[in-house]
Amino acid sequence: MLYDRKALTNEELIQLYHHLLLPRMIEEKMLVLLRQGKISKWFSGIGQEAISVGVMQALQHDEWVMPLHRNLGVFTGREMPLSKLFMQWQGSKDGYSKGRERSFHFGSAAHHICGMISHLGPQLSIANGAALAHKLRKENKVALAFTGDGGTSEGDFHEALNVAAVWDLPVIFVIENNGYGLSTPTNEQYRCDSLVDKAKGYGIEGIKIDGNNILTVLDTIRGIRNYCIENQKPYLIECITFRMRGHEEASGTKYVPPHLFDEWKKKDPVENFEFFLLGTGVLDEATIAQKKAGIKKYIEEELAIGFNADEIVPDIEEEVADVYMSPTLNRQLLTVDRKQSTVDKRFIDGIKEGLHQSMEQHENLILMGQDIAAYGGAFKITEGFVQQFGKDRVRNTPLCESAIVGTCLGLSLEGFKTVMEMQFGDFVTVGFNQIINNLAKIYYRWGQHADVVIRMPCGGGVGAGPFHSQTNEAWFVHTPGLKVVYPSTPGDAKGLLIAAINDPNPVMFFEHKALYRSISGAVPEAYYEIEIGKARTVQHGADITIITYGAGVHWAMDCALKHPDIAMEILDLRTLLPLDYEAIRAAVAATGKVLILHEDNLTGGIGGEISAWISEHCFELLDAPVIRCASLDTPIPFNIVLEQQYMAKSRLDAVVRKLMSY
Ligand SMILES: Cc1ncc(C[n+]2csc(CCOP(=O)(O)OP(=O)(O)O)c2C)c(N)n1
Repeated sequence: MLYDRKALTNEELIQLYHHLLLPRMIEEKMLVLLRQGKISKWFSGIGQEAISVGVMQALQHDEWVMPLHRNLGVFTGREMPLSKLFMQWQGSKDGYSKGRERSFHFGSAAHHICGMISHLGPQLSIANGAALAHKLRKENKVALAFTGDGGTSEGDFHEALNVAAVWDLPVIFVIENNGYGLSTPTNEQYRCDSLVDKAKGYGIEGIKIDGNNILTVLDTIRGIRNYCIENQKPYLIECITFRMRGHEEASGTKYVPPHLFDEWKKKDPVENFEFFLLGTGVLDEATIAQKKAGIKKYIEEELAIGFNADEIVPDIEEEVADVYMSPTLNRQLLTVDRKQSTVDKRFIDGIKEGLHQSMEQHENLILMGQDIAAYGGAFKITEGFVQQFGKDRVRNTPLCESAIVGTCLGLSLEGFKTVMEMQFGDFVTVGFNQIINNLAKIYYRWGQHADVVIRMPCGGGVGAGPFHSQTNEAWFVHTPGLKVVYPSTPGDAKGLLIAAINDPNPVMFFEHKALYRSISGAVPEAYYEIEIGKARTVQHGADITIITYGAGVHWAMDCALKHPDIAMEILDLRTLLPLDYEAIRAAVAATGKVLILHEDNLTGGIGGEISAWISEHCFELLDAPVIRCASLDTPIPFNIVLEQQYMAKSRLDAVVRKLMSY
């Protein structure tokens, strides 16, 4: 292997050798421990170390790195205490994830390392967000994300590179091409000659290098880092390497032709570098032996600390409490006198005002969405925003929902807030993984919050067919770590949106499109919050209780007007996660006859959950079975007559009568 030391001093070369040796020796020790049954499996990076190590030595300590499952060198490169790393791998409480995450699936904000989720590709666009933060603040920094050759086949790879290219982000994408994705060889993974050829397709620069040569990796990444900062552009690097062990320890390597191991053994990144250092006289055999003995001792000492860590004592309260970051409640915003100085506004204008005032309040708030800048968004909610707040903060996005959610998360790592507008809530499916697995779980997994609001224009009644009409809140209510808000009045929409933006946790904010321009109400002019998790009694009544939210509130009110002989207690939930159980109990107690109404289809809808809770906790208060009125268990049809039949609203009167006659 040819090494070009360029201007590196002997001292720097020796340091580099140390960094290269450390992950190798840790893994060799882990192999022994695995055979002794003392640790659980992990994904070996033996043979690929030069990439992680070279990358880490080329970056500044406060530049974000998004590693994957084979990147031990990333963690050792930031000099994380080894004992704590061992505790992490042991699943100890004092590791980096309180025993909640496996092997390398964790991060540490203090070390600017963002933990991966198993799905691989989502890491890439988080780097975009961190890079965007640097760009917006005009900092001379990059962010860097890793992917394997297998990961490049994921849509997330395409989306991340595309967004980075279109937005000129200083981000480095590193492909570790080690020949296999589990057992799949590269010729079954992609058709281009080299993965780096893909750079051209995104309009960015790329280079393919020998990933086993530590000096090549270091020098290339240093150069590319400068390029990205100076030119404010992304860069793709394909590092050619080989995985010397199985996909994970215990899975074997039967599918790899043995001659490949022989060939790549000759290219071993550690042994070759050692040979080079010996040949150039930078190190001699004795010093190398001494160095290895020193590292061995260090590993043994740290391992002893790691193995002595206390056993986890499961504590339900702590587990549940760690799902959400505690918001710092601003009492003043909650107690603003909302009766004073109100203006009658449409639902859409309440949302617009909440967003607008939030943009004025938070300089670090960024809006993202398709066509939200000059065009003003599909529903014109952000009309005029780009003129006032500028293109940096009101960002038109390419059609890359997954990458944009990831970018929002990356911005959050750097202290920004984001509101992303899904053009239609239906399109959330293509950003689903980032929401469900990254935004929702990150705080519980390693203590990093995701300060992101996703606006979800939703709902039917406008003859828009199956993909522009869904109200899919139930998908998210099932996911711990998210908050789900669903206002029904203009005043609530404003106050709840402001609260969602101030909340450090990820919030799914549902806005019923049919309410946008059809309803109006008093909207306080002040900047105020409606507390997330607090329901509202719309009206009191003694005959039956309707528990609902969103458009359902208006259906219930219309129904009450139509039936003046029935005294209806109506509860507007306003937030679906967390639910306001106290208010639900009080609403049940008011009548003993409960109807849960929602536009979402029946099976698996939130109505089932609330109904179950009522029968478990309020059984004695009931005078009738809890009844649900929901939409049909079909997709939402386009034809207006079919749609009316689909809608829960068309059955509400009948269900009310049924409950009354019980
Ligand atoms: C979305 C998704 N599909 C499948 C898997 C299962 N899986 C884990 S790693 C892996 C192979 C990844 O190959 P590559 O990206 O080349 O990285 P390598 O493991 O070779 O470092 C697969 C298929 C996964 N984790 N996520």
